[in-house]
Amino acid sequence: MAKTEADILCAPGLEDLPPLPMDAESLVTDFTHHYFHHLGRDRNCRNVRYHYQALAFTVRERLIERWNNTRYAYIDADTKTGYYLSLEFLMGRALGNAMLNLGLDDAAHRAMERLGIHLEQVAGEEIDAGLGNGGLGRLAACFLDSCATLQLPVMGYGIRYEYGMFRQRIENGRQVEEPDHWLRDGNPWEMERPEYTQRIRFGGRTECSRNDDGSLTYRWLDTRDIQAVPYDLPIPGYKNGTVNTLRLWKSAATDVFDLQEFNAGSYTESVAMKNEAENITMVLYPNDASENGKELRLKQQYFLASASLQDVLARWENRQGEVFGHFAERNVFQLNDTHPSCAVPELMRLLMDEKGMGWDEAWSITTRTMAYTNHTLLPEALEKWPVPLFRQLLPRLLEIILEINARFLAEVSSRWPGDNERLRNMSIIEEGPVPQVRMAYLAIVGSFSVNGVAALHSQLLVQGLFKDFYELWPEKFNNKTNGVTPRRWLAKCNPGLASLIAGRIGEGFIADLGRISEIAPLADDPDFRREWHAVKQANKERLAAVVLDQCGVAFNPESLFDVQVKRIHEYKRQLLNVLHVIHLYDRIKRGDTEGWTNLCVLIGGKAAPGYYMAKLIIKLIGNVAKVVNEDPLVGDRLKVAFFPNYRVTAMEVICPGTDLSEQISTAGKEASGTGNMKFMMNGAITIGTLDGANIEIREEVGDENFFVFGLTAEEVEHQRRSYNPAGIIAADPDLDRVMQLLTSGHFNMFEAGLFDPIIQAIKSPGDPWMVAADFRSYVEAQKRAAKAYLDREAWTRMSIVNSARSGKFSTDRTIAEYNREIWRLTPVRP
Ligand code: 4GP
Repeated sequence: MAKTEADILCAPGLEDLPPLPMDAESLVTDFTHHYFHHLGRDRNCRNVRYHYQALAFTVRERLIERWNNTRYAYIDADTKTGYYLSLEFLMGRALGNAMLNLGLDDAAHRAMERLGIHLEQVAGEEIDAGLGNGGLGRLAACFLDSCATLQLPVMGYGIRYEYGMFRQRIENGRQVEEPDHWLRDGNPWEMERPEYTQRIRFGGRTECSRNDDGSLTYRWLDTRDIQAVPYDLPIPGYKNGTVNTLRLWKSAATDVFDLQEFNAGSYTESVAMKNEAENITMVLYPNDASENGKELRLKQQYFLASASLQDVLARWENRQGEVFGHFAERNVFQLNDTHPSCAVPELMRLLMDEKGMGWDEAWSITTRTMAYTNHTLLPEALEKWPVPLFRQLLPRLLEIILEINARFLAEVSSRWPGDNERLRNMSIIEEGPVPQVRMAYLAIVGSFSVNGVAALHSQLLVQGLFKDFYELWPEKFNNKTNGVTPRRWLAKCNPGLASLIAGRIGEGFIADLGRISEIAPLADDPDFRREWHAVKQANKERLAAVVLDQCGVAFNPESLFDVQVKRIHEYKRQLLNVLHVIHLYDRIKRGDTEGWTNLCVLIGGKAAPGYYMAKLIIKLIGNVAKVVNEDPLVGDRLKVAFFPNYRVTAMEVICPGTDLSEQISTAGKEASGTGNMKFMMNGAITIGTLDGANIEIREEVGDENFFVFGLTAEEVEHQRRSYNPAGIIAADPDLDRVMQLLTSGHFNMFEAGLFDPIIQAIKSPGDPWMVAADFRSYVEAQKRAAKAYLDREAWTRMSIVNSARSGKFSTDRTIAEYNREIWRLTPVRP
């Protein structure tokens, strides 16, 4: 029989062309091809955007080869696969990362040079993929990089938001949010895969009928369906031929749906329905570590869970047929916080209602494939959804959740008979005027593993928030201390430092960060210190130029660069930082400047649009900066700037140029922090509380290379009961003067009372963040840092030690632990 065209195309071998060459000349050839023939530009076009696109396509082709090979290798190896389910992936730019991981950096530089094009400028054209809020989303991005580098068969699943994290503009010191239409010019990195579209249901009602054999069949009827269309992004490993996949879902109206309405003669309504469907993935919710009670958000969560699970099941059936006996041994889902935890009841639904499985079998599969990571202890961040909303939007899912809960509570009461209080506390359904579904409890009950993201955080989880569950299932709970990828956060963002290190110990540390400890002995080598200092100075100059451009403030690179960049949140205590700035200003004004260290304070971060206090804190930073920077008496002694629109790409310039890393949250509130790790890796020294991963950073570098201060988590809880900020202020003349300056309106001359809410908060015995409590010890720690900076040799030594001890904080280590203790995947070489 003659082969059809499809057979010929699909036969192995046809694509076995020689791999695309990686030399500069070939890049020039491919670049010009894309520029003139693919993008249709001509020699009169001087728009850098097209240079970027042509280069992106040139690199993308080289990714695609490896991408396909990786996919074939996974199919051949036929091993267990992991899925990272996350509502957020804060990817940043892709071009530089892809060039680094493909080993194309040098060739691309030379190719662009030959064409008279400035590579940095071209790379600067790319808009960040800002599909996340902060730590949780960036962690997911670092995880993908490490999974690919470790050659683990892991696929990311997320949402293709039309609008990512808002752009922040500062207008008269206030945050103004602007939409981030990052896809406007197209996205050369994504590949639409309409052939894998899934159907997602909402609304309707359920019906139950009894079968001849007595079993029950549930049906979910009269639903309003929408489509989930996947877009794939390549995730290259570091110089290893592996390219994994991040699959992002976009919502779209179903054709059937439109047609029905259209036939009914309501064309405009049909278009409106289409809009409604497309709205689901329109925008990322801009709230970090705080609650989101919106219906659309629940739709997004279910949409992601359902589309991803259906996709996995379809692939399974395609390869294994409708036999699910080994499904749990061959698939594992990591839930990035509770956001995707609809996956628990949804997998139950799919296995029972669509695949005809009984409850016990479905439950056994579900609870052997789901694992849950918690990212915050803040109670307001624990997701709850009103039962009525669930009933209206996802009636079948609610039925399943109620059944999960009934069976779970039966287990609890057989373990603790008659303990009704415990039953109430542990129930997945919270009682009250409007009962709520507690998503964290659903995730715990449905998972075989529950982890926190730093040692302290995991410990506080089992002692507090999840205590009852820990008593029931201690074996489920574990810790996985976060990390960051050394590819983006050292090799790419700090080429100067990376090449200095590589010159001494080779390049091995980039894929095996533990080896960076080999530079530790060089901290005693004056030549190495000199070179290290020179790299740091160059990075500070680069940062100073950006600060001047973005903030209009001149930072002198000889000064100590003191930086706090992260989401603006009361628990992160940017306010404490500002109080210290005001204190320094007060000292200058009083002439108390003996042995002074010149200081440049940089603060950046976005506030959730509805978070009043966080936005007011931004305004306070701006106002204080204005007063300080304009006072001729202050001069170079103190400069303050607020960095607008803080994002991944900004951090790539900021962390290499930082001397002092501010990690000053109220102890017990920051689950881990990951910015702290980026700074450390790049040779900044931390000033921090004993919170989150700070504790582990300090353990690695030793007390003498870390400026620790403040109450411990235990002390915070203890002293909270008798907290008396008025007494603390009265007893501390420095703090008292700072409060007087604030109260006098010195920083808000023309806006009387503007900062009253902040002043009240600091003075309130109920201040959950206990800012006043840590003021004194913070000021003392700052003094130690300022003094240490005056001894350049000693400071550089500390800086080297910090980098040298950052090995633990690579996500390669984190992911290796996830894999060893939770996922159990086998690496596959393409
Ligand atoms: C963040 C935590 O606040 C941060 O400490 C941690 O490093 C990060 O997750 C990654 O684990 N949480 C969130 C959130 O971003 O939305 O809960």
